[in-house]
Amino acid sequence: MRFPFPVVCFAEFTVGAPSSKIPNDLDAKTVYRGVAASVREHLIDAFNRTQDYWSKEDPKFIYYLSAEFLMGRSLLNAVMNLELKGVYSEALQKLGYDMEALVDAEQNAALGNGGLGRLAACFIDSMATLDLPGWGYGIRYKYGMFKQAIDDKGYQMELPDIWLTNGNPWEIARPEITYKIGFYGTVDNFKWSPAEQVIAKAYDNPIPGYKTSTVGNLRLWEALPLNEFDLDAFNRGEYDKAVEDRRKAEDISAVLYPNDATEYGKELRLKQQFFFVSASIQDVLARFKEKHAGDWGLLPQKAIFQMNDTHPTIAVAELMRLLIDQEGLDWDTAWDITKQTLAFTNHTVMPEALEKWPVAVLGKLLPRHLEIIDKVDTIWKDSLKEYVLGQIEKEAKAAPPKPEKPAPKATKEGEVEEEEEEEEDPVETALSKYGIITENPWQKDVKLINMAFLAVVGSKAVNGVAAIHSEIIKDTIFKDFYEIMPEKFQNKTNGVTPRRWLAWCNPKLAALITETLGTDAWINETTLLAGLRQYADDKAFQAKWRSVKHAAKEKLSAKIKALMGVDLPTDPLYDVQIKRIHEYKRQYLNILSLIYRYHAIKTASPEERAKMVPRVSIFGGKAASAYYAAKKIVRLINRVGAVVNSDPDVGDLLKIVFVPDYNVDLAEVLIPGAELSQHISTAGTEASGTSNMKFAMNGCLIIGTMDGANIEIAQETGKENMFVFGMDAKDVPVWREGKRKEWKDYDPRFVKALDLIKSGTFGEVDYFKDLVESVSVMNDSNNDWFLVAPDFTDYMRAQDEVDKLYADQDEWTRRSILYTAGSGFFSSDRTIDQYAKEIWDVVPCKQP
Ligand code: 9GP
Repeated sequence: MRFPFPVVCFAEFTVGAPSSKIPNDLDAKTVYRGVAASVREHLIDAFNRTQDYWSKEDPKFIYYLSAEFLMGRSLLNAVMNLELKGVYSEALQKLGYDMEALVDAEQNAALGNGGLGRLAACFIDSMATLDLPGWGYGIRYKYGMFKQAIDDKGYQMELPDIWLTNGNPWEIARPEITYKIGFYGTVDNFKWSPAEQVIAKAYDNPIPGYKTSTVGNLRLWEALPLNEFDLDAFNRGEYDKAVEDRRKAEDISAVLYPNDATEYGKELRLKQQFFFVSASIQDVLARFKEKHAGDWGLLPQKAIFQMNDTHPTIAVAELMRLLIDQEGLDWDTAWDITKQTLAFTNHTVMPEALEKWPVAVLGKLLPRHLEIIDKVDTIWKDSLKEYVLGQIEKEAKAAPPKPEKPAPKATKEGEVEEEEEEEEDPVETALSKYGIITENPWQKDVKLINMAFLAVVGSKAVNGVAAIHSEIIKDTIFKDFYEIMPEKFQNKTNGVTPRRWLAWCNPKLAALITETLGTDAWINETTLLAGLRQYADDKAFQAKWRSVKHAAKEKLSAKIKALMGVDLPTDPLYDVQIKRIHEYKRQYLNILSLIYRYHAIKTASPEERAKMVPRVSIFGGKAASAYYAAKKIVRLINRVGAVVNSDPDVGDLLKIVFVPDYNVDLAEVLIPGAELSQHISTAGTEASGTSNMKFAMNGCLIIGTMDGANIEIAQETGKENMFVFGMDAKDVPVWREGKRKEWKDYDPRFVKALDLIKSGTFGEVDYFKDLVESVSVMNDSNNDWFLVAPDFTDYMRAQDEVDKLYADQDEWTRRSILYTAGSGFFSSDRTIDQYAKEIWDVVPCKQP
């Protein structure tokens, strides 16, 4: 039998071969590379078979367009999904190597920022597992999400993530698959002559499904220059110019989210977006043409592009351009096809993530696309004129006419008669709210393109990512659009892959679940986890559950020791908040409560101390490099941690650690080891959250607001089992618009915590001054926008409940079991199945 083993380092090796052929003193990185190369062979075989089969069968495909794919590591996932872990582990063991150590030798593929990118990674795992013909499309960034280091003063430092230095065994370079991508230039009579062109080169990343022969694909694009080297310039002594094209092209796929504070940075972001969208659509159209030359009406039956957030929404204009300018379709036919072939997911209501490109920037970079967007906007608004007029008439009838400013009247022709010459055309005014191209409210004369609106108009479906979020977008950012086309709007509550996020990252818990349920079918059928409910009260089962959870805490504690040199006791409650650092996610609320906890410990009598529940508080997350408030929060957490952890009065009652460089592989240790996790965003701000689902799957209790997917997690696991606190989403705007101004009921504990910062207990009084003020002065300048102060008291109440419950380990464990039992709904398999049936109309296609 030929053993599936390293083809590169250990090409000769077969089972039973003398071990002398393989050096047993190789370092973990070298062995990892060998093993990865071998696993890759399996993947490529299965990948080729799947893709050939799909090509032959020609089913409808889903193309998931995303600027981010936060894949994490691949080795363990690949051997587990391919069901080869046993055979590899055994062989490695014989040679004196440990699979676990190899897993740690792999670089993280961090081509994403947070939940959005990880969601995309979970989705392509589920697509493959469900045998759905589908590919992800994105950018092969040379440098992934920055690496975060914390200096000894607690500052976040950003270092480049150089992840490709030693090659990437999980990708297949496809030099034969390239497309030209144009930028700038002029348009003459609808014909675009780009002034600059780059090449997009494909890299395929096979995505193995679990318990299936299907291996899907993530195709990532690298930007290369059209002209490698300008020899003339070089010979003239203009050395920089000789390589200028290369540098400009390479910038495009260099970094995820270049800083867009400068004009160049802004343009570069748009360039990236267009680059990957154009390459992906050209790629799909090229394959389609090979099979169905000329039959463009068939495209919506063969392809659907899902636009993941606004980053890929230039796809609306690019598909139109390719169909019209390249394939010669007329506008109406192209528009019909475009609208049926695109779908859009919104992932946030945060204004900074709802991209709006200045017309001048987009027009300079993509002049033909600006023309198309302009025409889409005009036709779209024209199509609404009658509706708007009807609305105006309805309102005029309903409201008593105001003598000094009469309501506009409609003539027979459907035009609006103006009462006064200088008065604005009410129809135009009413139409402006639907405009894809809009005025910039802060800069007169600067027009903006609202990419989300473009996507809504140009798609067959628009969805939010949790039930509450999908309702909020219908009431707020897309309200006017929803009223006109309610049928377009859907909800698809996010999910996470139960393979990586439970079965593979928490093998002991997985084994206990399998043993208890008598099957491992739950790994694909997560609703079977509900079978654990009947054991929730079983004391013997509880004991087993606790011991598995404790082992995960030990593993986490050892990881932190290895990373940071900090010794963490394993008996206290492990409380974890890991996510991007953002004011709306309110890490600030958490650290303020911990500051008060510290004060309470310091001032407690011995009797009071004896009753206190020891806690280890762990934070992790990156602050965007130009987000100063977030960086201050990171620093505050680190400063507080430094003081608390070194205070002999505190002992094991409280430890606070900030784990630097939070990423997927750390999450795989942090989540199983957590007992309490914090999802405490201001209600109405977190679209969904996905780590909340991962924690729930791993039996971790949640303290949280009624926001995002917390609400559905509470429904599935029992609201009474969650530590719910804080203002409701519907009350938040009321508070912001009115009550905030009179509000003075600061909790004395909150005031104390702020006083400790102000008085220099954690140093850097001046540095933290504006952070303190941001939650302590209520005035008209939007202070405390995220309601840290008004939610504090209820948060502290919920924290008291946490402590009380933790003292009752049986009840805590019962709830922990109920979390896992209730988490079945949050599998990305369920989410993807819904997308496939309710939006994509794509069905499984599995090789017989
Ligand atoms: O902030 C949302 C997060 O709540 C959600 O879970 C995730 C996946 O849907 O998307 C995040 N959004 C973004 O990162 C930017 O829109």
